[in-house]
Amino acid sequence: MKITDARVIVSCPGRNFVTLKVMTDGGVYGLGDATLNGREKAVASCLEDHLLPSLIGRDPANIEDVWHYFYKGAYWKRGGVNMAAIAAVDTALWDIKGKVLGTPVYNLIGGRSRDRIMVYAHVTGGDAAETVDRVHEATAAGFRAVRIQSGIPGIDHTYGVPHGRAPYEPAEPGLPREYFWDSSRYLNFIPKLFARVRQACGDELHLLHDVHHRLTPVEAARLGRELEPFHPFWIEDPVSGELQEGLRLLRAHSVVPVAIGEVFNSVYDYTALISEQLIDFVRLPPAHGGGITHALKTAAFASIYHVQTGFHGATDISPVGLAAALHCDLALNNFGIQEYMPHQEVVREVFSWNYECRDGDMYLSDRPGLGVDIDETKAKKYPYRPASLPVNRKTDGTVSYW
Ligand code: KDG
Ligand code: MG
Repeated sequence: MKITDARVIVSCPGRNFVTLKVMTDGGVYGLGDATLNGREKAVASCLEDHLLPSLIGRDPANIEDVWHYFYKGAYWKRGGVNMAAIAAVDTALWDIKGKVLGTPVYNLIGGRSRDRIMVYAHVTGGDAAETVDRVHEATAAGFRAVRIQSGIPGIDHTYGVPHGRAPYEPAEPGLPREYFWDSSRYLNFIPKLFARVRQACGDELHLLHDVHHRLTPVEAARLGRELEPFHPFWIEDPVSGELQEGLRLLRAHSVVPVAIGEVFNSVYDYTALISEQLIDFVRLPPAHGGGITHALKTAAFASIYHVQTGFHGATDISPVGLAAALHCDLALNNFGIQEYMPHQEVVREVFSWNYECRDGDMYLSDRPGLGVDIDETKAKKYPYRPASLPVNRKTDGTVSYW
């Protein structure tokens, strides 16, 4: 079997998605997600100009060899753009293999370790009272795990907290917007938010919270300590990922579980964090970390240290990328939890998929391959629209983390 052609489909049904379609002489094709929020065109060019010309003519069955050809063969290793492009190729090849063999991808990577995949829902409110109301809505819908985020008193716009019931979408049309951030207001508020939610919702519910990389190590340690009485399932990205030593300080002062890595792109970002047991969950999803092949290696390395997976699953990962994560979730022994934010309804016009969320769990059908398809004619109805993630400044104007 040979790869005969490959094309990149950039489409914006509600938000931008980059999808790779790899065709074979057997008539079977595979899909991969190449979406990198705010850098869509860079990944499309990496594929079109650099990877795809050497993909044509290869045997799609040799996934491991193709992966290493692109990873080791490129002098410039790793990097978000490069690893998202390699991920798309890898995922498309797993999709092809599943379709050729007539079996879902999870069967090719170990089979089912469980029947259902626990997901966490996003719960955001303008303030603590609204957040509590929305937690009640999520639990009524069957979710057993929720990520709680809220507007912060005294801060005009909090990253990731949409206005009203608008869909979660931190990338806004055009050039980056600038917002203000104040860590001391944030630190004063979040333990109170957790206290209110615990009091209103009891001890059983899993509570997660995303710090979005904003704290210094000692601030993160303070937050960890102050949240301990409310036993969070995890706090996410407490310090910026590039400051890995910061997690040692947090760990020395708190037993709050830590999840990190949605902005990582390879297992090498994790080697110290996992082997020193400074974290509890890896967030790097297949779509941003070299695809299913590399996600399995990262998860295997993590499993040795009792670190679990908690793959990133925001709506800027397309249904193709989410399906790739779900196949891994079903198969991996050290699966922990999966993030799930439903895509906007309009996304269904362009993509069809084989997963379904019921009562806080995700279920995958037995459709061969990934089980996701794209309608290229419909995709053309929604041309690419430039959009950017915001930049944060401290209240005195200094650029800060977000
Ligand atoms: O592109 C940025 C989003 O993926 C990010 O804001 C989502 O932090 C996020 C999360 O945990 O889902
Ligand atoms: Mg996050």
